[in-house]
Amino acid sequence: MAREPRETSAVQTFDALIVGAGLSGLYMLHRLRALGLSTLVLEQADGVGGTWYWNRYPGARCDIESLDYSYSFSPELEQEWTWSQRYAEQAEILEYINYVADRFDLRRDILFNTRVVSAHYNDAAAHWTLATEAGEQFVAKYCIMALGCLSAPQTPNFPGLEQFRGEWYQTGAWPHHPVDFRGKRVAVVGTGSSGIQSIPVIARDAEHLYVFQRTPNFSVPAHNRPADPAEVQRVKAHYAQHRERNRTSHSGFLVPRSPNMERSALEVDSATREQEYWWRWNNGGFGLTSAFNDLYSNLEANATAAAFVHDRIREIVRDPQVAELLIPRDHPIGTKRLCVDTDYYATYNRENVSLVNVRATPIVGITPAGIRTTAAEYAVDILVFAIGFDAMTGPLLRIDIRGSGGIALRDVWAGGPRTYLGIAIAGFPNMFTITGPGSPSVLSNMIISIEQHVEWVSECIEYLEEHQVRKIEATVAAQDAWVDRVNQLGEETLYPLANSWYVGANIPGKPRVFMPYVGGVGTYREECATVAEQGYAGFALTT
Ligand code: FAD
Ligand code: N01
Repeated sequence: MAREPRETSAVQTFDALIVGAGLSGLYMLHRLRALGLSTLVLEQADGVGGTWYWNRYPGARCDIESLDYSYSFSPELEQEWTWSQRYAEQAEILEYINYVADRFDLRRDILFNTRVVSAHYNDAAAHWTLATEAGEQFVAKYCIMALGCLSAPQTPNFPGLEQFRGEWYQTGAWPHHPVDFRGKRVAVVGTGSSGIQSIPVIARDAEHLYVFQRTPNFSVPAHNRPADPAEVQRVKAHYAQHRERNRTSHSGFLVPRSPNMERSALEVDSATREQEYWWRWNNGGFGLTSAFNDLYSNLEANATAAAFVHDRIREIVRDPQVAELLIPRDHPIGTKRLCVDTDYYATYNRENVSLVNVRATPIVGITPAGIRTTAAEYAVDILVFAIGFDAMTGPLLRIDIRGSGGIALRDVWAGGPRTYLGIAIAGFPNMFTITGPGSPSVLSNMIISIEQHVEWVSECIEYLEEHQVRKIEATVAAQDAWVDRVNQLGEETLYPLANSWYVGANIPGKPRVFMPYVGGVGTYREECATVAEQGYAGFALTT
């Protein structure tokens, strides 16, 4: 919502501007303040939290255990905060982020209700000018885009939505008021992580729930539970070592280890495979796809894990026809972010839940009374759209970003995103992207990736200030080599086979590019550190 311009029309100048007050922007502010830089955060919401501010839908919670999905930069904070559950729910994560904002006195340098609509680089002055929807302008030498990878929700554009007589909501921009599903007929459109988390919770209250599924997804049980005090104590006693293991791991968190992880799924007999998959399934969470070392690179190996989950779906869901509809067959398991659920498949055993296959009978539009498919009309009181995001590039491209000589990012990225390290873009000096495309970001425990980027960027800025560097810019050659490396790593895996948001397949017309770096957060961290140790190799520095 646009805010009235503040009284002063003068352009305000800072050393650094950060866009976004989620986990990335808050930590970035903390680090730049410590360098003594005048820093302002611009945030479109009226509060901190980013993802955890916006996604308040029923059932929203993290899919990485809370002991790992939390900041590691402050040992005091780590000891002070105690999570109530293995996987905390949205409200508790938001409370934590608010606690962090207060504890480090961050709010005084955040301007809320402030949506940035353009960011233009001025070559002569070597600074960025950011303009807001309300018409204000802010200038700074450094511009840090902490916009998040999943902060541009897809707006539902089903024909007829404007005439719908009931209420409608989207998971990625959930209202702050409680939504009462009791006694209501509800439709959920979409079965990605957001749909899969919300469906079991909505089903408990709704008179009837219709789930509109176009593509089934793989989901594994979370086995969520209250936090175990003994485990919390064990982790807190050695938190520094625990975090260090996360930082150097492949995905930013540790999965249960077994000797089979060093083997191919095809090297062992089927009984061993079953045993391994069962152990991981019963443990809950992402561990399943780490059972063997080739599940992400060998289709045949991957099929053994997929078949294991297919069997679980057939076992849990009583109606065989519904079970078959819920079985994902169009992509290798793990090549879309695995969903981590509580009672998802079992929800389809409820009398008040119906699965509608909109692959077979697509949604034609919304009527005043509900949803019409090519086969039928479903009368409902509430529509919930869990239809995902314009991921990774969307938040950046929704801003008119112009670099050196006025070049537009929208033009430069017309064929897909190109970055150096996922942190910088050739032609856009002194601009940094936290968890940008070309970095591990969405394939990891994101808070680990966020902290690594924020620390790398703040150390870079410290270096630039100490060496009186006016301008830092990724070279085209370094960027090209990085893009090739990211592509090559991706091609060695099964990821590109899925029509996922990792490749932009969920947005019509978006160039198909596998966007994240798949080499692992530990390896990536070393690559970034080497660049810095070599005096920012691959960047041109101008004094
Ligand atoms: P965000 O939290 O997205 O914050 C970006 C901020 O920038 C937002 O507040 C937004 O309002 C603001 N912004 C964007 N554009 C503008 C603009 N033009 N002007 C002003 N402000 C702007 N990751 C995990 O690792 N584990 C999880 O369990 C997990 N769960 C998730 C659950 C959901 C429902 C979703 C959607 C994502 C989840 N993620 C998870 C990914 C999650 O996005 C990251 O873990 C993390 O919260 C991102 O933090 P961020 O600060 O980088 O981005
Ligand atoms: O979005 P999605 P999401 N008609 O893109 C369907 C993170 N996250 O918000 O596959 C009918 O995955 C679409 O169908 P299809 C996590 O990284 C984490 O659920 O395009 N259906 C799909 O089923 C996650 O990956 C958690 O055929 C339509 C669904 O909508 C990412 O955010 C929780 C449609 C979108 O699924 C995104 O998840 C939530 C249409 N016109 C999110 N358009 C945790 O668990 C789209 N769909 C921590």
